[in-house]
Amino acid sequence: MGVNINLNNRQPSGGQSLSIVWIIAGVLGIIFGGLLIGALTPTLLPVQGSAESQQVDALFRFMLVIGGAIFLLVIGVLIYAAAAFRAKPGDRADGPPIHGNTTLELVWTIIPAIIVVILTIYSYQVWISIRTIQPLNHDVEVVGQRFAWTFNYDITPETLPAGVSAAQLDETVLATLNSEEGLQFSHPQLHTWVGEQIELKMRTEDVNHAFWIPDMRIKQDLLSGRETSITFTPIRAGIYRIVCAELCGAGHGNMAGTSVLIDGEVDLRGAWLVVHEDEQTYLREFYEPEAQKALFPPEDPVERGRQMLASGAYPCGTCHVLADQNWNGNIGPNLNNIGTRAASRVGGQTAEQYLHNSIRNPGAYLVPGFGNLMTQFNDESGEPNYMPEEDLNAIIAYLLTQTQ
Ligand code: HEC
Ligand SMILES: [Cu+2]
Repeated sequence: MGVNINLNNRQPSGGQSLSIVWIIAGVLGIIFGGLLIGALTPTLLPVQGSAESQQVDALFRFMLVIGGAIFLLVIGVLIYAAAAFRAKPGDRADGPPIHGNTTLELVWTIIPAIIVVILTIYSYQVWISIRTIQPLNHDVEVVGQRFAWTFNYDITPETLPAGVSAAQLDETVLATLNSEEGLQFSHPQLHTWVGEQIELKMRTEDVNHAFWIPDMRIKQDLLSGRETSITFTPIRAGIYRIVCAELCGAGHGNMAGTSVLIDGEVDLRGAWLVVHEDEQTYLREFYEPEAQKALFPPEDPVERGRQMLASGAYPCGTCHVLADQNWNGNIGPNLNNIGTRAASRVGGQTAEQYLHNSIRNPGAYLVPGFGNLMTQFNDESGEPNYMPEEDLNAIIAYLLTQTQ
């Protein structure tokens, strides 16, 4: 159709019009080329870790088939036109002014409009399907904070680990377990199991972040002052990287899972998704040991502080180095040996007072060479970055033992 435009004196330099055979060959080339591009896309994508990823990829592939075909058409016409309508030697005239081909304009308006309508309906269906929350799903609270993710798991009277009864619990633990807020434990990694739909309820303590697991094809913003959520159903066991996809400050790059080899063993750092084979494995290998720690907290404040920091309940590790916790953050000072130097940092402050102030009011005294970048941990529930006084005291007791 396009070749029927009246080009006056600009005939294809071959002189003859484009034969029907070439047009058919071109159309077939475009169709098969588009399909080939679609067929090759899975080689570029990460593994399909969730049921949703299959639907998302099918939609993506459909768009690439159409987009690939249009790409080949445009490039094909461009190359054809550059060759066929090239200027004859000595011809310095401008090309003929062409406008007003109604058929052509209708065709290039209607075809894209149809494609857009089809894509809208198809993507809307995929969206509805992947956002539908089934009853009785497994939910986990996700907290984004500069510069770490924390996952909070609920323990309820019905989900006590095997062999633990309410009678064995300490009074305060029991009261929290039965209270409206309930008892939770924190962990730096997200654990679930194959075939279970999981719902993530997300909030941020500070700026906006975006929670992204490429292998599950899920990505959701965390917005200040609002709770957002996302669901997915993993279909294969494994360990998958979690990433922050919203530039949130100096340590943004640390809000992603990394791993290091320690004595030949892979040690996961930061945020990862761990998908267990089944519910039994999840309970045995993850939930029950972690729930035990929360139900029977150590009496010794030093041990409590150590455990609290290891649980990822507070995001210190992405900013600080501390050998005892395997932290390797690079935003703040190295905390090795902090127990020795805390007493001599600020004249007139004991080591305890100094540590207390550096966490409750980090801007008041800046360690030489560092900016005012530390998160302020506040003592009132409801304030951002809430840290109860008991937690702070346990953390201080623990930091004071770090003397090398
Ligand atoms: C966003 C990054 C960040 C986070 C999160 C963070 N810190 Fe810091 N921290 C810093 C920076 C930067 C400094 C140096 C500036 C200052 O003194 O405030 C610092 C200083 C300190 C100091 C004083 C160190 C010294 O050598 O005197 C202590 C103690 C400390 N942080 C403990 C913690 C603890 C405990 C946590 C977790 C509860 C934590 N920080 C979380 C960035 C961070
Ligand atoms: Cu972030």
